[in-house]
Amino acid sequence: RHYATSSASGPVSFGLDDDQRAIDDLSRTFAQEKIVPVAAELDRTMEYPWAILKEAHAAGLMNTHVAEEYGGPGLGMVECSIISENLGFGCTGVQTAIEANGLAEAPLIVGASHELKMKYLGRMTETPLVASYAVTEPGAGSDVAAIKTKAVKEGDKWVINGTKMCTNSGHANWFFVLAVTDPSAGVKGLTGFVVDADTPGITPGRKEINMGQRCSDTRMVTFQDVVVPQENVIGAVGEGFKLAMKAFDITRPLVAAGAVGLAQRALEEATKYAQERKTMGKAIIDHQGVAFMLADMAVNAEAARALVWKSAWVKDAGQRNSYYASMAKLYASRAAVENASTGVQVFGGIGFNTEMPMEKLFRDSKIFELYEGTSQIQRLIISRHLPALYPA
Ligand code: CS8
Ligand code: FAD
Repeated sequence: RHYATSSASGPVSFGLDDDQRAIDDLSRTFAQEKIVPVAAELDRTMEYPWAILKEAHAAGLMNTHVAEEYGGPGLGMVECSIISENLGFGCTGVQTAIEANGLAEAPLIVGASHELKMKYLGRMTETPLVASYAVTEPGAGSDVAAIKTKAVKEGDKWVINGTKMCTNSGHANWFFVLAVTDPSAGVKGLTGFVVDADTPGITPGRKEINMGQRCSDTRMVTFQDVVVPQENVIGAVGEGFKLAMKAFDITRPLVAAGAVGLAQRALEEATKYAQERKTMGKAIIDHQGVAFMLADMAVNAEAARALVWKSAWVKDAGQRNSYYASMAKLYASRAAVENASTGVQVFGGIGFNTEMPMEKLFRDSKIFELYEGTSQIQRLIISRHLPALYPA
């Protein structure tokens, strides 16, 4: 049985068309030439990858799901997934900085007026800037409905107070902020705002020192009496929760694609090493115990990619893809964590060494099971679809 595919027709195909192949070539070459050589150094210094972001912007590899009307390439989700995977192959810290920007844009793409899109998406496509999706708070991560940041209407303005925890927050030009506008209305009392980062009252905290993806920028941000004009409400008052969720339908497949990139990188590094390293008179790949580890890594990467492409394809076909987006995010995150861990095993002791690529992949992988909805939350979403699909 298939879910949500009834109105999309055509043969099943994993072949890329000419445009998709060109996008794959461009982003793969970009990752190999611009990201791979500097990834270890960026990890060590934890420097925000501005130089790469500027080049990615110039190459058309940022803001990829922004429509042509607002200066973007207006790519489909399958094309965006191909790009994300290749960037993630290079360095998932860099990919997270780029994808978090796409995440901030997603609620606008889904629900903002033409004027807001012109103003805030237009500037992103014109200039290499980044934005930040400010939803999570110290007291509310998985439970978005429990956020406490308040927006109170005063005349034709809103005044926002609260604390958020988000990516790109130290470098953002603007924030997507989800805030409570009617505490008595549950999820229908939340509203999305676009807030210029230079508005008085916004203070980014110190950069968090994370386990991995260390060149990406995660910070607490406080909003104290931040005044936002009425026209910066995205969609309608009370629609914010749905905007925040619909954004994930675009970005969870792309985060999952980044995880596939990491899983693929671990597979390639481990397979090369296993052909060179010799023990007991032969290359370790010729020991079945090692070869089977590589086989499992290959299956992980392929299966995760297939789910990513399916979740992307369902969205491109104009259907709701939340079920598949969560499957892709869940499966690809696990594939990344498993492949990085198995990759260290294939390298042996040197896999534990900071001079070797596997150690960074191992640290970088874990976050995929946490951000953009933990693996438990993806299971929650998938399981909530099941009764409607398979009624008793
Ligand atoms: O709270 C939801 C959830 O998704 N939690 C996880 C939060 C999360 O993912 N946070 C990530 C923050 S961003 C981040 O980490 C970025 S990392 C850096 C960038 C990475 C780049 C590499 C939940 C737990 C799934 C659901 O919460 P509930 O409170 O139980 O709400 P529901 O009852 O499910 O839904 C309420 C209404 O909303 C509607 N809804 C929900 N989802 C959707 C989608 N589309 C449209 N509508 C949606 N996807 C739902 O239908 C309900 O509407 P009704 O009209 O009431 O029926
Ligand atoms: P909690 O919600 O406290 O969960 C703790 C544990 O309980 C987890 O294992 C979780 O899976 C489990 N759990 C919780 N509820 C349930 C349940 N109902 N059923 C089963 N298990 C459950 N947020 C943003 O808004 N924007 C960003 O750009 C952003 N970037 C981030 C970057 C990094 C590097 C990190 C670490 C976080 C970022 N976040 C961002 C926040 C991220 O989305 C949250 O950390 C994540 O959603 C989990 O929330 P939490 O940390 O509060 O964990």
